[in-house]
Amino acid sequence: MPIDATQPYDDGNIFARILRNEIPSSRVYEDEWAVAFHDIAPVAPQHILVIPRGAYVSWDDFTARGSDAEIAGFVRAVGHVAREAGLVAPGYRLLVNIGGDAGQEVPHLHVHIFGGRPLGPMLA
Ligand code: IU
Repeated sequence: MPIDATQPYDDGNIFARILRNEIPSSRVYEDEWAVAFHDIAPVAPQHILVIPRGAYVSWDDFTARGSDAEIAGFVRAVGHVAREAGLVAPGYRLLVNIGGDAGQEVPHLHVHIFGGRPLGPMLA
């Protein structure tokens, strides 16, 4: 079920639990601002999720309430992860779903990194 991006943050959501190491994930990177791990159901040869350490439901919540340091640190981490995955030369795609119409399923902001094959045209 897609989430309502205006809902309050739920500290029991699956990515919050991954952040707290209550649930295992295959982490590829972590720093002060972000954690990155392989998507459990990849739709491309490389499909990595990058999430902020802070408690933000969505991109909207993050950009409204996040500090400049958190936003800068998180955006840099996304770039770093893609670079370290070797995706810059072949190219890659970033995607963020926000709320119901976009089909966001997990109520903790996550940026998808897709790569490892030609990705075709954008769907929307
Ligand atoms: P979305 O943007 O909220 O639609 O994407 C959620 C993603 O989280 C989706 O690609 C799932 O495969 C992925 N995921 C995961 O990696 N681990 C989990 O435990 C769960 C979802 I639940």
